[in-house]
Parts: sequence; C-alpha cells; structure tokens
Amino acid sequence: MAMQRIFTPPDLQIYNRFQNLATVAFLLGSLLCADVCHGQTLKLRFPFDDGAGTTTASDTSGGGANVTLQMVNGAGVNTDFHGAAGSGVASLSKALDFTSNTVQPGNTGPLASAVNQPNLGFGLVSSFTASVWFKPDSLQAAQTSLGPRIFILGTNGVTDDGNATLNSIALKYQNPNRMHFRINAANPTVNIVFPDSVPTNVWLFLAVTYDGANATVYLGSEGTAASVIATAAAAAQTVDFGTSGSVMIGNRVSNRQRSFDGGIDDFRFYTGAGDSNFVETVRLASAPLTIGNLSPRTFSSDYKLLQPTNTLSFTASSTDGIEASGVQLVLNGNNVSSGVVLSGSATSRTVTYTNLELNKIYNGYLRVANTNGVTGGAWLFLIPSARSQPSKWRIMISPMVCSWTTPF
Ligand SMILES: [Ca+2]
Ligand SMILES: [Ca+2]
Repeated sequence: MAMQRIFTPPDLQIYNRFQNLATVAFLLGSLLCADVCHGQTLKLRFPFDDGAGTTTASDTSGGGANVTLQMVNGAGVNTDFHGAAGSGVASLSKALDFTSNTVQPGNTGPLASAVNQPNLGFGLVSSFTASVWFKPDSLQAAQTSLGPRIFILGTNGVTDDGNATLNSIALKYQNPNRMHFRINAANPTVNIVFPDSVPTNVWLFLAVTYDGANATVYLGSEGTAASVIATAAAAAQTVDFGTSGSVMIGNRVSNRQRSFDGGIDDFRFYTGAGDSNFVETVRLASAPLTIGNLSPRTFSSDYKLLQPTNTLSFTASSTDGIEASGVQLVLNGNNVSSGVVLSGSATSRTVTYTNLELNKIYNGYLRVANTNGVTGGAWLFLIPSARSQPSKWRIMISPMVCSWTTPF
C-alpha cells in the first residue's frame, strides 16, 4: 500500500507552530514554577473507604497515583484491616483499623504497604506536603528505639525510615510525647514535641510541609484548626523516587516490628510545599467543623488564671452551616442549651452563655452538629481558681476537641 500523504493547509501549519510555541512556553513556565511557586499537586492519597478485602486502593479522583496497598497481620498473612463504617475521621468514612494491636509500640504487628510500584516513581522531589490522620489506641511506652511508624514513603528499596538507600520521608513515634519526621537519613529532620503525651482515642491531623529550606509540622484535630507544632531548618533536601517507589502505612516493611496501635485515615502526599491555609484546607476536607476561641481560656501548661467572669463562650464554624438546634451545652447534668445566645452567621456562630455562677464547680460538655450531622465538642471542667483568688475561673477541656458519634 502506498504511503498516504497528509495534506496540511498553510493556516493550520501556522496554528500548529503557534501551538508548539505555546506548549514550550507552558512547559518552561511549569519548570520555573516548580522552583519558585511551590504549587501543590496531589500525588498520592489513601482514604481507606473501599469495601471489604485484604487490599485497599488509592483515590485517583484528585489526580493521585493508582496504587493498591496489601494489608497483612504481624505474621505476614493477608488480613482485612478495613475499619467499620463510621470509623474514620469525623465518623464520615472508614479508617485503616489497626486497633487490634494491644500496645505502643506494637512490636510485630500489622502493615499496609506497596513496594516497587512504577506509579510511585515521582522522580526528583524537592518540596512537598505530606499529611495523615491517626488515632492512637494506646499510649506509647517510654522507649526510644521502638517507635511505631505512621508512614514511610520512598524510592524502591526503602524498607524503613532513614533507610540506607535514602530518598525517603517518614513519620514515627519516638517516645510518649515525641514524634520524629525524617527526610532521608536525618534523625530527625524535625523533632515534634507534644505538650503532653501524644493523645489517645482522638483523631490527630498531622501535616508536614517542606519548601527546600525548612520543614514545618502542623497539628490539628477534628475540631481544632491545624497550627504549627514544630519547625526545623533542613537545607536542600531532595527525595529522588526515580521510576519506582514504595509506601508503608502503620509499620515498616523490613520486618513488621514497628507496628502502630490505632486507626489511620486519609494519607496524602503532594509535591509542593503548602502554606498554613493549604494545610487547613486539607484538614477541613476530612473534618468540616471547627470549634475554637473557648473562653474562659483553656487550662494550659502555664497555669495562668483567668479574670472573673460569668460568661462561657466559644465559636463554631462549618462551611456546611450549623443549625441553632445543633448547639448543645450541658453543665452539671442540666441541659442549659436554651440559655445560650447565638450570634454570627450559620457558617460561623459565636455561642455565649452568661449564667455561670462564681465559686461553683462545673462538669459538662459542649457539642455542636452541622447540617450534615458532623459533630464536635469538648468536655468541660470549670473550677474556681486558687483559694486566694476565689472569684476567678479557669477552664479545663479534653486534650483535644473531639468528635462523638450520635447519639452522644
Ligand atoms: Ca477514610
Ligand atoms: Ca488496641
């Protein structure tokens, strides 16, 4: 058969040249932007929301890589570790459920991993954002060499954090009140010190951004916005995934002896370092309800006393809107919700209660629900301050504002 000549009209030739130039300009812009703009591109996300089975797939709807994790128990036997419906963050989805582990560190225990995956061949990464939700089921024991691994992501051949092959990032426990984030061999890149032991039985949101010079760690929860808990200089780190990579969730693949006791949800990895607004957007994607500005001020480590007041107040925000009937305040067993005053808009309400009696001890809780049924709140324990200042208040709330399933 004779070759068929493809005729291209002159106008189309000019158009094609223009298109080629535009493509080159776009690619140059992208290359420049990769160095300067640090735009975030989702590369990997595991929501753990799929059906029963011993594997769990990544979510590719946002552009992330298609990767399937194999779930195994401590003996390496394929096991279904999907959590029950509602086990995930804000009770909205499923989590990876490693709560069958008994202690922290769990020693030999479960793992979800995928190794030597061409779809994890992200090439050279010089700035990134990694985030994860985890809900410890037990306190970490006071040991410094058996820290459970929350996640490890690296090039093919990486089997643990700080692996000799380098080119990895990892988040792990270090001791009861410390976690380590590592880029390559640094031990650690960032030392993450919690105000007290890492809380248990609450969902914690932890995100790390790296911009080529500094690593910044954010901590949030279901009801509290992400804020910086640690930062460290780490000049010119690069992670070269090459053409194939590996990911480990809740343990290391080398011998499964650094297991985690608890739930893990919505692991994400982006290229490009996000700012605080970006990190908070990622958190809100899983927990679209925030409670803050509690007054009297939270009982804090400095034991600062408060000014006398008869007023308890807080703010509740949710882009989905908060119905007035969704605000509940219970003190000393009495539902005093009818005595609260709401101001602001449905998406950002200020809740005020002005009937606190001085020199009276209160136990109770506040609870807020948005229009989608997502609930959040806090335990309250209000006591008169020091005997010398009996008219002042301090407030003690649960370590982290937490979410409850309904009915409460
Ligand atoms: Ca989930
Ligand atoms: Ca457990």
